[in-house]
Amino acid sequence: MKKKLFSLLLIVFFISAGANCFGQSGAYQFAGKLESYKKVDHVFKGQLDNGSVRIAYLKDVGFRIRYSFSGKFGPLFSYATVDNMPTEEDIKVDDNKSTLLLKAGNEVLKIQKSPFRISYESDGGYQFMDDSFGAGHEKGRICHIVKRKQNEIYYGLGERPYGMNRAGTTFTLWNTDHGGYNWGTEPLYQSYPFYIGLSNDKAYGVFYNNSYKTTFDFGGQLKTHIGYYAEGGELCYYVIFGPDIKDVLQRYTRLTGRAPLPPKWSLGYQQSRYSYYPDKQLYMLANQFREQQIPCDVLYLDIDYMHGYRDFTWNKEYFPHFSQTLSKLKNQGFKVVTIIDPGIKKDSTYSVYNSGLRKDLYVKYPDGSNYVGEVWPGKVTFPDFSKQAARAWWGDLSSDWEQKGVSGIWIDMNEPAVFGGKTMPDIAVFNNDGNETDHSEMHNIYGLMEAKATYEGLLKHQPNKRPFVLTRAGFSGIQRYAAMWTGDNVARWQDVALTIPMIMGTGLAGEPFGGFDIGGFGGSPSGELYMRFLQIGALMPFCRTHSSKGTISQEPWDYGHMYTYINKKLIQFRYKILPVLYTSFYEHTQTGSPIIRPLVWEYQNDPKTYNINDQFMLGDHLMAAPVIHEGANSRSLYLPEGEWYGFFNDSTYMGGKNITVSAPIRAVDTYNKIYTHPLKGLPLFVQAGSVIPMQEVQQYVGEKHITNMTLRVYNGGSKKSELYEDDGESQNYHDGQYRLTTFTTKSDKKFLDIDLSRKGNYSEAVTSFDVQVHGLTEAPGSTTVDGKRVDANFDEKTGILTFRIPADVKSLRIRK
Ligand code: MIG
Repeated sequence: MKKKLFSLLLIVFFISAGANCFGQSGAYQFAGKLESYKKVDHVFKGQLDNGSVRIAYLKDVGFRIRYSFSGKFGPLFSYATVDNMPTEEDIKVDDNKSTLLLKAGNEVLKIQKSPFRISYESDGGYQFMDDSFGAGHEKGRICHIVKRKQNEIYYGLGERPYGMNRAGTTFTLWNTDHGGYNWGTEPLYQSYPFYIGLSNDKAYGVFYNNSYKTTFDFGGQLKTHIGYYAEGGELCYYVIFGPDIKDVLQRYTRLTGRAPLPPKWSLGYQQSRYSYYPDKQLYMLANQFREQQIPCDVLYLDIDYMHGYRDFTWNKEYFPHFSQTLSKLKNQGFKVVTIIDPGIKKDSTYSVYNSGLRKDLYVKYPDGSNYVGEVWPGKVTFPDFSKQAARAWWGDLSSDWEQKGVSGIWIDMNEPAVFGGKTMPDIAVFNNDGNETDHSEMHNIYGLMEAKATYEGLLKHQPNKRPFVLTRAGFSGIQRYAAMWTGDNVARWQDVALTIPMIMGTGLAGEPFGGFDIGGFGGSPSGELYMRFLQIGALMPFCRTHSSKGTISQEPWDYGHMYTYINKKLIQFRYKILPVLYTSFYEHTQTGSPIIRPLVWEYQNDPKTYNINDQFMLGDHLMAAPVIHEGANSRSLYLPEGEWYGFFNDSTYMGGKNITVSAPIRAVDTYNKIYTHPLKGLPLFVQAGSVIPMQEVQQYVGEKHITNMTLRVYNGGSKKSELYEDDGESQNYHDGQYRLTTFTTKSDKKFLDIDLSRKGNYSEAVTSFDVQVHGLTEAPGSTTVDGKRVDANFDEKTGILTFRIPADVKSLRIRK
C-alpha cells in the first residue's frame, strides 16, 4: 500500500517536473559564437552572437559566470551571498584562435569559442566539469546543461527527505509547507540551489544564484547530462573546485556566509508543544524538569499564546502577567522562545497592522492594493521583507518583543504558507528596494529575508548579545541568521530514518544549526519510537521535542518508568558533550564545516561511505549509528578505516568493514534495576587518538560556573582535537575573549603523548582537566606532565587511567 502510494507520487512528480522543464512551447536556445571580448577591471566580458557573458574570479571561492540573453545584466546584489563579498582577482586570458584559456586562482576555464562552451579544470589539468550544451534560455527561462561523468554522484540541495546521493532523480526548489512528508516528497520548506559533484575521489560545487522556481535534474530525465532549469532571472553560477568536499564547503560558505556562534543555551535541550498554555502549565513543566533532574534550557510558546493569532501580542487570559511569567521561568533557568508568523491580521484595531499599513510595508497586488491572504488569524497582509523599511520595522517589532522577556523568535509559515492556494499568487508584487518584482522571484527567499530582518533587528538593539532565531523556510545563506528545523514530521519509523539524511543534507548546504521535532510532530509515538528519535536528537545541533495538537503529551517522562530513565540519561549525556557541540560550532565559523556530517566528509577516499544515510559523524571524531527500526536490538553498520572505540563500553574495533553491535531497547527493568548501560542503545564510536572534552551535567546552560572538564583520551592513533570556550552569550569572542585549546596526540608502542596549546584570552576558561586515558591494556610505567612525574590512578577493571592537570600545561606523556 505504502509502496503504491509512493510510486504514484513519483509519477505525479515526474509529470509535473517534466512540464516545468519542457512543457511550454519553444525550444531552448544555447549560447552561440563568441564574437568579441574585453577585460574590464578584472571581469572578462564576452559578446556572443546571441547574448553576453561575464566571468569573474572571486578570491577563495572560484569563477562566477553570468549570462544574459536580453542584453543587460541585473544588479549583483543577492540575499544569498555575504555583504562582504570576496575580492575579484585578475584573470589571465590566453587566446588560441578557436579557444581561450582563462586562468585564476587554482582553476582554468578552457573555452571553446563557437559555440561558447566551457571546460572547468583545476590548474593541474583535472577536468571537474564540462559544459555540454552550456547556457540556454527560452522565453525568460534559463537552463544550464553539463555533461554527467560516469560514476559521478551528487550531494546537495539541503533539506530533502531523500538519500544523500541525489543521482538518478529530479528535484524542484519551491519552498512548500508539506506536513507529513515521506521519503521522496517534493518540494519541501527550504531551497538551496547548490550541489556537490563527486567522482574519482574529487569534489566540486556549483551554486546557482537565482531564487526562481528551479529544477535540478541529476539523472532523473537526462541520463548523460545534468540539468539546471530556472523559471526566470539570470543564469549566474559559481563553480567551486575542491578537491575535497571540505574545501568546497569552506569556499561555498565564504560566499554565502557562516552561522555566527549561537547563544550557548540554544544548544541545551528544548521542550515545545502546539501549544503550552496557560502560564500554570509552563510552571508545572518547569518544576517537573527540575524535580526530575532532566536538563532543559528552553520552553516554547506556539500560536495559542497570542491574542487571536496577532503577532507580538499575548492572550491576557492565559498569561495575565506575561513578563512576570517569563522572568519567573528565567529564575528557574528557562528561556522562552515564541512563535511568530508572517501574516499580520487585517484588523483596524490592531496596532501592528495599522503601523504597517501607514508605512506602506505590505506585499501588493499589481494595482497597488495590499495582497490579502488567509492564515490562522483569518485575513492577513504580509510584510514585504524585500523592502528595507519593512525589514527595519519588523526588526524593531522583534526587538521590542524580546524586551518583554522573550529569549528567541521562532519564525514559522514563512515559505510563505497561505491557506487555500498554498502560497501567494505569482502576481503578488514586491518592492525589492526599488527594483520591483513579483512573487515568483521572491517566494524562495521570503523566509530568508524574514530571518535577516528578525536577526538584524535583535542584534541592532542589543549588539552585544547573540540573537536566537529558528526558521522553517530557508534558502542558501539562511545560516547567517537562523537555526532550522525540518517542519512537520510524523511519529513514524520512516521519519526517524529521515532525520539523519535531512540534517546531513542541510549541513552540506552550509546551514549547520539543524534539528527536527523529536517524537514527530504529527501522531503519537510509542515509548520506543520516542526514545529512538531522542537518541538521534540528543546529538543534533538543535535538540527540541515538539508535537501537534491532539497527540499524547510528549515530555521525556511520558512513556513509563524505563523510558523516563533512558530519556533522562540521553538528555544528560547531551549536556555532558556540550563542549563537543559548541566546539564544532566554533569550527564551523572558521571553515564552514557542518556539525553533523556524512561519513564521506571524513572518508572521501572510501566509496563505501558515499551512500550511507543512517550513520553520521558529530564533529571531528565521534560517529553515531543510531537504531532506526522498530523492535531492533542490534544493528549493523560500516566502520571506516582506522581504529575505533565504542564510546559507552570501550570495546575496540578495527575499521574498514561492516560490524554488528547490540543496541538494546531495554536498558533497565521495571524496577529501575540497571542491567546494561542506559545509553548502550545508542551505538556511538570514537576514533583512536581523539581527545573528547566533556563536562558535568547541568540542569541548564550556565547553572554552574564550570571550572573543570574531563578529557577522554583514546589511546592509539594520532589526531588533532579542539576545545573552544567563551562566555556563551556575548560578541566579545570577536575581540579575542575566548580560549581555544588544541590537543595533539601521538602514540606508538612505548608512549602516548598529548601536546596542548592555547589561543585567545578568555579569563573564565576552565582551570583544570581530569584526564581519562582509555584503552591501556595495563598500568602504565609512568605519567608525566610537562616533564614531571605525577601520580595517576589506573583502574584494572576498566583499563582507564585518570589524573588531574592544570589547564595551562603543555605536554602529557604516558609511558606504556
Ligand atoms: O499550520 O503553529 O511546523 O511546528 O506547531 C501549522 C502551529 C502551523 C506549523 C509548524 C509547527 C507549529 C504549527 N505550525
